[in-house]
Amino acid sequence: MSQGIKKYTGFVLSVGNGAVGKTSLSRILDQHTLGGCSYSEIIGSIKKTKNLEFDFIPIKMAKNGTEYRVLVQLLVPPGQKESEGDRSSRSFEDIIRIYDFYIQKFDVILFMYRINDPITFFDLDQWVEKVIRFCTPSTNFLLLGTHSDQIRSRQISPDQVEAGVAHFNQKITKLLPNWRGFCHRLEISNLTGENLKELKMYLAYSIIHSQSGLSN
Ligand SMILES: Nc1nc2c(ncn2[C@@H]2O[C@H](COP(=O)(O)OP(=O)(O)OP(=O)(O)O)[C@@H](O)[C@H]2O)c(=O)[nH]1
Ligand SMILES: [Mg+2]
Repeated sequence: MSQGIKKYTGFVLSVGNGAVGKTSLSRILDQHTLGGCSYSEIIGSIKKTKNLEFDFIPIKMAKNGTEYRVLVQLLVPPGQKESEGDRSSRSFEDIIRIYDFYIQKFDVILFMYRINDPITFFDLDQWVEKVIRFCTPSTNFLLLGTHSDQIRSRQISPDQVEAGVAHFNQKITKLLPNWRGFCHRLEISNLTGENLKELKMYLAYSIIHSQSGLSN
């Protein structure tokens, strides 16, 4: 028997080095239908991010007779770091300074890397420190590998990712002593759409969890 509809609005931030696929993901999730097609046309035309981008993603989910409607507000900053010293376009830090008043606490942080580029994976450690001030004790985290369509050239093994999740759990607990959220991992392809439905479900669940004050 239906127990009605519950509505949530969640705030999600995706971070990670340049060209890991942050903007591609946000454009594709913005499409209403997912799966069974190639997104090469969409992702092929995407340019490097130079300003704060955002998209709205509506997600429907049913559980135990209740329908959940979750509206995700996804913010996508540049992947360029100030430490790279490229003054020809705005870095992540420039954007944070400009939009500080607008950026609030997030329900979910996506730490994005390319499964075939180790630097993007190991640099995630720096990204945790850059975003922790936008987190609360109930923020949830996801280590999100892209380019799963290029699995044959993968350079980060599933075991390394698992060790990364354990490291993040420790690091976040140290930085946010009352943290009661969770940190998981997932690999996707912005080209083939692999695991994007799973990602949507993860986002909806994480937002509901974060806002309901549920414990692990
Ligand atoms: N094969 C493949 N290509 C991808 C995937 N995701 C993104 N790309 C490509 O990688 C390029 C970089 O993607 P972007 O979405 O611009 O990366 P970004 O993280 O937003 O980069 P910045 O804006 O510089 O921070 C794009 O031109 C896409 O064509 C993926 O999962 N598979
Ligand atoms: Mg971008």
